[in-house]
Amino acid sequence: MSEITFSQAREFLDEISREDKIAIIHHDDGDGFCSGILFYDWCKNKNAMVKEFTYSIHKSKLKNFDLEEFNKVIVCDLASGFMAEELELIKDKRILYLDHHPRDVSLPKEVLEFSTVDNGYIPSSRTAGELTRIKPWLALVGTITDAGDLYPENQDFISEHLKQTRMGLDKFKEDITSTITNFLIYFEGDFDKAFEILQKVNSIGEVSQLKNILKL
Ligand SMILES: [Mn+2]
Repeated sequence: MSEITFSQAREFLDEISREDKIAIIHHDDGDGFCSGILFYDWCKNKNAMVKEFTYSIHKSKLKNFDLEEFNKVIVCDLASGFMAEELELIKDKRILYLDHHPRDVSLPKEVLEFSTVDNGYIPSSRTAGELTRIKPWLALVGTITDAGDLYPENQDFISEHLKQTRMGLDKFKEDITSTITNFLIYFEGDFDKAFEILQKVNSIGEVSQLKNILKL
């Protein structure tokens, strides 16, 4: 693997253009979806062609994803232990790998790896939010679904972001985070649909519309 810094990850993102075809491969939990959506939006804003793939550990295999047409891949919230061998298959593409899980296995040297594990417990959505500055409320949702609020290193991030929502942590968890968690459980059999719907939610206010889908 070749380890990169926050600003190098940002450079990779800045260089994305309309020439690029990008696959976003993200974990199937709240943190994975929220970070995946932030990178998806980033690529869309850069006019790149972009497609997302939800990766379920122990179920998904990269060889079953149709990745042929993509020249770049962004992988988020998937631990290296599960991904190292998998990434060998696609190491001819430019891969930005972002993760916060312990780095127990080395990735192929071609992969650009930005890991936050040495900074404590930093959910991928927080990192995606800090890199993209898109949908800060969604970065907050992902951070909290991943229990980021239990770690003091996220305290400043969480309180700054909560301020913008004008909600306290308990209310945010009750109204927003739990809705999105329930939404992902409801769509467990159809993650493509879940991504499609969640990606179109543009504000905290719109999260309550997800409750209509769930008939809550
Ligand atoms: Mn995850």
